[in-house]
Amino acid sequence: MVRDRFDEAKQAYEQWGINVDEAFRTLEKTAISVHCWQGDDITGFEGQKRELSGGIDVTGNYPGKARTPVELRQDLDKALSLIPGKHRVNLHAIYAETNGKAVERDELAPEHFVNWVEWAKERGIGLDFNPTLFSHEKAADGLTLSHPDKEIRQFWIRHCIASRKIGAYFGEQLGTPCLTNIWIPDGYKDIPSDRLTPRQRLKDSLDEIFAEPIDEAYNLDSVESKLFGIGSEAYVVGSHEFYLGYALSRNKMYLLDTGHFHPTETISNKISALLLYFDKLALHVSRPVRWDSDHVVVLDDELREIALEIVRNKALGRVMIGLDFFDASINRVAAWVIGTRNMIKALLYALLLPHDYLKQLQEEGRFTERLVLMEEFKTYPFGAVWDEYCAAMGVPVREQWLEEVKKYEVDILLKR
Ligand code: RNT
Ligand code: ZN
Repeated sequence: MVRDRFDEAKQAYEQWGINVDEAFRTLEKTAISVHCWQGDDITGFEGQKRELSGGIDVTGNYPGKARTPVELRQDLDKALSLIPGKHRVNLHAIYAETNGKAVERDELAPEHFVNWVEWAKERGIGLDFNPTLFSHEKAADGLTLSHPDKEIRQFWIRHCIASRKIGAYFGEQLGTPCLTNIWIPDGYKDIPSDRLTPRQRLKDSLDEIFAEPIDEAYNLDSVESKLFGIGSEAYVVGSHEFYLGYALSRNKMYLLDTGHFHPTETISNKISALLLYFDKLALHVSRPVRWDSDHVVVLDDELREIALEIVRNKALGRVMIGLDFFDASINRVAAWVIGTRNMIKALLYALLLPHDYLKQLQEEGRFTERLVLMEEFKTYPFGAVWDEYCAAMGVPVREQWLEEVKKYEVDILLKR
């Protein structure tokens, strides 16, 4: 059934010179970085239990959240088995395994991630990394790398350097460079009397962090901007302009999070501009609902537009696509599967458009035809192609995967 519908669909695309098999091959090679923190509401495994802070929030209390590294990896395995293709996993420093020992964040080292590396090796997947500059006493007043207190800044600088070394260890062990992304919560609730000084300090702290040479074959660095957070509504030190300037001038990667801009501002419109000046960029694909709410990614217009911008500009090899959402009100394994399948779906959609022709129409000012085609392609038999891709990659077709998650919930999650 899937096959028949696919054969017919393929013909419809072939009439436009679109090579569906090639689209499959391209998609298969595209790894999405799946964030581990959807699995446990960004709790992590530090011996001493710390409250989530940093102006981000996870709501909901769906049963069955992962409590240990073994459970989290088991849940990730389940999710990855339902997602077509081979992907990457993105870790935070708080997911270190320290054998019950309290290890301060500035003392974290590769040895605390050996189990993750073994796990990734067995599966042939890459790992990405993030220093954790929140949920910690030294971040309690909402400032880290821009803190007025030098001791506090130094602590976080050491943590970031340690994190880059862990990233390099991942890259070296797994044969694929690790993206180590720095995001900090720093900002003020109310109108600052000085916006420059904290930014100056952040710039200096970052320079110290990156002064430590690390082989780019193993570790790539990115910096993530933000507009506001809970408790930093008036001012965020690491704003868009701050990091754009920083990354460009320091030859670092810039990371755009879809939830970190004004509600009507879209990152899809920024990708082409950045591609002109950066060799590579990084994304945190999320879904802001009225604010940076980090809802599970759905196949909406903006997701498609992001995928289109990457694909039509032939930038699949230059844009590192990561996910960043956390919803504790639904089954967490399902959340991963929904969001990741949607990201892949959007890329497949983008791979099945006659981009050269559409570009030509625009160049020739034929805007009626441009709009007609872009609209008509929305209802081309895309679903049949997607179903075939899932079948060919050996994962459940359509909503069949939900049965597996439901079974997993009964057998595993509800017993926790
Ligand atoms: C927060 C940033 C950041 C975090 C993760 C947990 O607003 O988006 O990327 O979500 O690091
Ligand atoms: Zn993010």
